[in-house]
Amino acid sequence: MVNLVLVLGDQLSEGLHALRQADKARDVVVMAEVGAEATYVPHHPKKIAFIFAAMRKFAAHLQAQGWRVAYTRLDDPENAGSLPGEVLRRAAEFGAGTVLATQPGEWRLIAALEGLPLAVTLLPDDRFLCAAPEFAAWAEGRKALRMEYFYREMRRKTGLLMAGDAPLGGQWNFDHDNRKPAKTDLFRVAPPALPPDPVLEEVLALVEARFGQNFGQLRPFQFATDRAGALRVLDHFITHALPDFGAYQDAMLADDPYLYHAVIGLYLNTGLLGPLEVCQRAEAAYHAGHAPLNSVEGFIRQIIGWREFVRGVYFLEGPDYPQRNALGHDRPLPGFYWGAPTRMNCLSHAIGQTRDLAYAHHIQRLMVTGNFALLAGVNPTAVHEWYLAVYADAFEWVEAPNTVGMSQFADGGVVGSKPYVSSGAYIDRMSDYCGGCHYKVKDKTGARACPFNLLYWHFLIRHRDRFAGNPRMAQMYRTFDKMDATRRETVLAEAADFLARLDAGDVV
Ligand code: FAD
Ligand code: DLZ
Ligand code: SF4
Repeated sequence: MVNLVLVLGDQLSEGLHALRQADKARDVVVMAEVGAEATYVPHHPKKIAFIFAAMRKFAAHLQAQGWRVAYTRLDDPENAGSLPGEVLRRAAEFGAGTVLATQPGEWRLIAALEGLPLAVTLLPDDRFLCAAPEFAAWAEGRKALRMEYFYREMRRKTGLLMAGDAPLGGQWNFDHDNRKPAKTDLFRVAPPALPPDPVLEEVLALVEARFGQNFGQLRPFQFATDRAGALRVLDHFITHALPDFGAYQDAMLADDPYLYHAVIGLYLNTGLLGPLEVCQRAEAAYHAGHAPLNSVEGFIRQIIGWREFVRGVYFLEGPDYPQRNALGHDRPLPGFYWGAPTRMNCLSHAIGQTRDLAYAHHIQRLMVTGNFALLAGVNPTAVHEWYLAVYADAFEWVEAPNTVGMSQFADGGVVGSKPYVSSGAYIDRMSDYCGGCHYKVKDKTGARACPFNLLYWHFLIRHRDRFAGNPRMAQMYRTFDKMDATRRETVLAEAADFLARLDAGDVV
């Protein structure tokens, strides 16, 4: 009897588990562009176009390899509108009683597929280095989950940058070499822009018509949409940017959205690139003398460390994770996250770039947009839905632990041991944003005081009971307590006034 083999929009890998288990001569691959997936958050039009174009090209690739593929386009009149609906429709069409699928990266879809009135087999997604049971075994009995220790296990497991049992260079982590601010005259090469092709053009027209009103610029469209293009982007990164990746990893420049970042998250997360092949390419660049150890180690750590760690956390913590709100934050997401004006130059740049490119690098996400939302006490679920919508690389298994956990501390400390909060001084040190800002980063109080400076203290004081006992935060409380009483009152009163203006919808 024929099986359906479901391939989702982020499962575009030739070696996908469900494809390996299927019989090319008998089974039918099902792929579907559906309204439900395109609208569960208001995705950036570039993200939808990237996924649809990559899906269409992957379907054609499978067909060329001899697979029978039942592909549903968004505008197909028969389209059932959801993935479970499409599976049921195709099951009836082909007389299939069983469905083979690779486990989706989202609890919502796992539940939807398991609820189908068909025999559904969900196979583990083995495109990751650490399977969920392996992560659970590692986590078992630990008081706290810390990425650094997990990462060392992954180094040992993969043998990447190892000399026998020891890390190459005698250290596991070279982050202390990786905190340089960038100068505006640094020589940088942006990721390659790939020429549009007919498949992409057709998808762009569809997305423009159906999702053109969503937040985000569709054109010019700069992403690769197949494996060959993704490999080109990877090659370009290894050649031109990897050597400086480490040193400038945390830097931000107003006129350079990419700096030395790889811009490959979207290709890794949809399966156009594999994590191990990417790391092996970087490791080879180190052995060839092309890139220094601090850069290569830092890059590999993001992939076999952070990326695998957050996936482990997502599946360990369960379906309620994206709704957690340990700090009880309930402010609505300010309108400027969706494009309304703001006088804060750092936010205006990071969000403007997100609107144009569906991309911002890690420090912009963590220390600008995330930092502000946390300091201002924005509801973490609203923050989570924003990040899930606006970045081309955003899929819940990776986005939620980064947003709800690392950035908003809404999981109460599962991902991070302390909240990532900073005053304007950090942004000033790591970027060139402050020079062009309406606010003065050096002003701690007064009409032009940088809002991050005010809100930083407001956050710490309103959560004093929770954080004062944290050894990594005690110094911050001592600094506040040493200020004279009038200054303390002024800072908190001005922060409250700023938040009131934010709530009133004033341009802040
Ligand atoms: P580079 O800086 O060049 O790093 C290389 C690769 O390392 C990335 O492509 C990515 O696969 C991996 N990586 C780096 N940091 C992380 C991390 N913290 N977690 C997981 N993988 C990491 N990453 C996503 O892939 N999808 C998301 O939806 C996402 N949401 C985020 C939300 C917030 C609030 C924060 C703070 C971070 C988020 N990240 C997310 C992590 C990180 O910001 C992106 O992976 C990175 O910016 C992608 O750009 P790049 O490919 O140029 O990365
Ligand atoms: C994100 C996304 C979008 C926008 N559209 C589709 C789609 O039409 N069809 C599909 O199979 N997958 C899509 N995806 C990806 C799924 O939402 C993804 O599989 C889940 O987010 C799980 O990671
Ligand atoms: Fe951002 Fe404050 Fe700097 Fe303005 S002064 S860019 S608000 S950190």
